[in-house]
Amino acid sequence: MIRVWQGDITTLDVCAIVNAANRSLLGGGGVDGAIHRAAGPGLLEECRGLGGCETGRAKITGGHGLPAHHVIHAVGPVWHGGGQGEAELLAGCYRSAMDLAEAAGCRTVAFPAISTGVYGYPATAAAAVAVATLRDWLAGREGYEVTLVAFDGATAAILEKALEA
Ligand code: AR6
Repeated sequence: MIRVWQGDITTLDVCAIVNAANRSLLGGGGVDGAIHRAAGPGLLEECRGLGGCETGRAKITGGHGLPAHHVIHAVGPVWHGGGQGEAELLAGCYRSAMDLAEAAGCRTVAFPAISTGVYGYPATAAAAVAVATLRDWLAGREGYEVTLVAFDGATAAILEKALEA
């Protein structure tokens, strides 16, 4: 099951929240900054041991001070116009994150709109990739609750529309 929820992902009491990170995995602005602030310094300390992460992939840590038990740090692509494999890299983030969630025994997972902030990926195109990739991954699996988190109303409307398609 996939649902849309509007608000701050750091407040969600789910098994895993996904972070829209960069390849260093050492924090940044946007949702990454919000997650590190809410989790506390233990998260950065754990991230230092991960050795970064490739674009289109993800790595998992504990949730530290967050209500969520785990943080899955996914590195989305920077938007360069769509001709540089951005859609496949973004899909890779969603697939890798769900694979890690499954391996950790998580059935409740929340995603921000990866790459659609600082990285400039158009929100409508990103929502279509997110929904299609998650539907593929969830096909034949039972009991998962995936939340697509919109920080603002415009993103919520875009995600709702992608789910209706
Ligand atoms: N809860 C949910 N969504 C949020 C929150 C929040 N607390 N804060 C922002 N968003 P962005 P990116 C939304 O820029 O484009 C960082 O510096 C935001 O409105 O956070 O993947 C990293 O370190 C937007 O819809 O991530 C990287 O360097 C979405 O989250 C770089 O930014 C993603 O926006 C990654 O850029």
